[in-house]
Amino acid sequence: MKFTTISIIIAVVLIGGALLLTRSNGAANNVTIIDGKQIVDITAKGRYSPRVSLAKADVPTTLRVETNGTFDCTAGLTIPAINYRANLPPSGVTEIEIPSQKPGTTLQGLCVMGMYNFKVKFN
Ligand SMILES: [Cu+2]
Repeated sequence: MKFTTISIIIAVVLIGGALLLTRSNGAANNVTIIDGKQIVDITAKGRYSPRVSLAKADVPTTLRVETNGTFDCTAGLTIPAINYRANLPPSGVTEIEIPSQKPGTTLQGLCVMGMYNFKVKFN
């Protein structure tokens, strides 16, 4: 009985700590590299998520923007630095090719009105 209680307490502390850590460093697990190509996944619905993505510099990158019943203005996406502007479909995945970026570059994506945004930081 005592051992069970202690085990539960330890489990709660570990899980809580892990959750706090993932929250505090702010880095979402949405960047993958497959065959030397980097993929950054963003969802657009009511807002862009995650707000900040940490990506590798000097790697050709595909931004995959997923919409799922998105009828708000986040579907009107612009990425000024690469002259990108498009109306995303209400549901689907839109792939946007981004040339490799220099370390320290931050790309910003915005809704057409500039209310919502996301950033991809390259390092
Ligand atoms: Cu907007």
